[in-house]
Amino acid sequence: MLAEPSAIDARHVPEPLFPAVNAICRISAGLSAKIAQGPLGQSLGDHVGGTGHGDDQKALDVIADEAFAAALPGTGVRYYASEERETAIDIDPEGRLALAMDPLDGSSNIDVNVSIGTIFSIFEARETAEASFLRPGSEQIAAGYVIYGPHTALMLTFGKGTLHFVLDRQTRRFELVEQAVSLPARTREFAINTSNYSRWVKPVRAYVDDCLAGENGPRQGTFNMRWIASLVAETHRILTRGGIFLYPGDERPAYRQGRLRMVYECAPIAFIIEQAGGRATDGSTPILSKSASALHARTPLVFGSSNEVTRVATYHDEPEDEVSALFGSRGLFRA
Ligand code: AFP
Repeated sequence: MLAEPSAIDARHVPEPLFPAVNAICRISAGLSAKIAQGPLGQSLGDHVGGTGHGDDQKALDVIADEAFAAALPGTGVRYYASEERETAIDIDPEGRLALAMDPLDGSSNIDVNVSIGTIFSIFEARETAEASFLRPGSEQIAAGYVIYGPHTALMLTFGKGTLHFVLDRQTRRFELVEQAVSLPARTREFAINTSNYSRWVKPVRAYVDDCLAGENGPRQGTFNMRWIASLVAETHRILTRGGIFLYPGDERPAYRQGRLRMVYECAPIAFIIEQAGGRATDGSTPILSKSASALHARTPLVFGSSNEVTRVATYHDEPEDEVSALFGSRGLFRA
């Protein structure tokens, strides 16, 4: 039987990782075709349940998770962790890799035809699943995301820069379009869910206040704002033209540590962003220096153009009382 054609050129992938990365690409190409069918195909946005850790599950969340899991045997993966599963599962006992995924991120956008994605992170497997995933993000050996948008793209890093691929729908193969993605250090565009303004920690409120203060404010210029509520779509825009993304902790009990998950959302996005010359923190501490305390642990996330991410960290350096006293509607660090 002829071998199935690869979904990505093996020349771009370190050999030990190729079977797993190729499987991820192959399943993603299939998901892209399914998503592109929209309502003509099976209903993908129906609510079908919930994860054990507070997230709604849509039909496509489960379809994607099951499709990726089914494709992993024989690809060198020992443990598979997923946003859709309470615990990691064993795949190949002889496998050398630990794969963590958000199989379908942004599922609240499925029914409104907005870009959604798959996010993944790969570590070298250790003796247990817990030891394999609950470790500093800097120990990742690969990370990537697929964005199912007007065209389907893949951003991928192995620690030597960020590579950009686009799916050729005829061949169902991801083709390299950029060897070394690089995002600008400066930006005048921020992305945050402003409806949470009253709940944010003070340094974030002060930073956004300053961005909104315009020409006569401390930033001496205007900013643009975006919020797509799809992490991969925000990330792709920022990698393409710069920008800063913030999902801070807030006063809601479930969101004290923000909404996004360290292992299969924040750590892989941080790896991809930093390999493209950007920065990623929890507001002040680099994401890649942090370890998740549990598989579904959340963390505040600030990433994008390095100058702005660094600026947000300076706002966090001020003691809480000084932030409220000094910032108010005026900031302490003013250009
Ligand atoms: P869903 O998968 O529930 O749509 O959540 C998407 C997400 O995890 C991430 O992709 C977005 O950046 C963020 O949540 C949007 O959060 P808000 O809905 O609170 O703005």
